[in-house]
Amino acid sequence: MAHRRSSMRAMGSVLTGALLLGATGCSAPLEGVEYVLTNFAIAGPQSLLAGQQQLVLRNDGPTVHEFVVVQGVDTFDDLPLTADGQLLDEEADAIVIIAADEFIEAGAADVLVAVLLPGAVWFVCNIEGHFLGGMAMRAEVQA
Ligand SMILES: [Cu+2]
Repeated sequence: MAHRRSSMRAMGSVLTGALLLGATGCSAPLEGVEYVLTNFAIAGPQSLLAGQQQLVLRNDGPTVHEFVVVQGVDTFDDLPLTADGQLLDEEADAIVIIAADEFIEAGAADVLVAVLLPGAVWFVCNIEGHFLGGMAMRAEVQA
């Protein structure tokens, strides 16, 4: 019960932050490392610094996208797949989900804070047809 209450409070503060950022989004650009999502690609810097990073996720596509930050594997072929082979297996032991934004509306932009470790990082939209359609991007996190 206590756990549920605290996670709901955490969710509330995230939503409040998103609303505040959205309200200022028209006049001031969102600050952070920007990644642009389209159908079906993710584009942005291929090199980031380790530590806490603020990622600006801009959905320029016509449909909802996700942005899952994954570490622990180097190459695309190392990414563990679900049994049907269509999606990244987010529960697999081989990977660590650093952060995730599971709903970026078409035409919208969100801010996601991620604490990155040195090494490879994968940015994935883990929606069927999107992940295998090209929405998996590798970047290198510099120590
Ligand atoms: Cu997508």
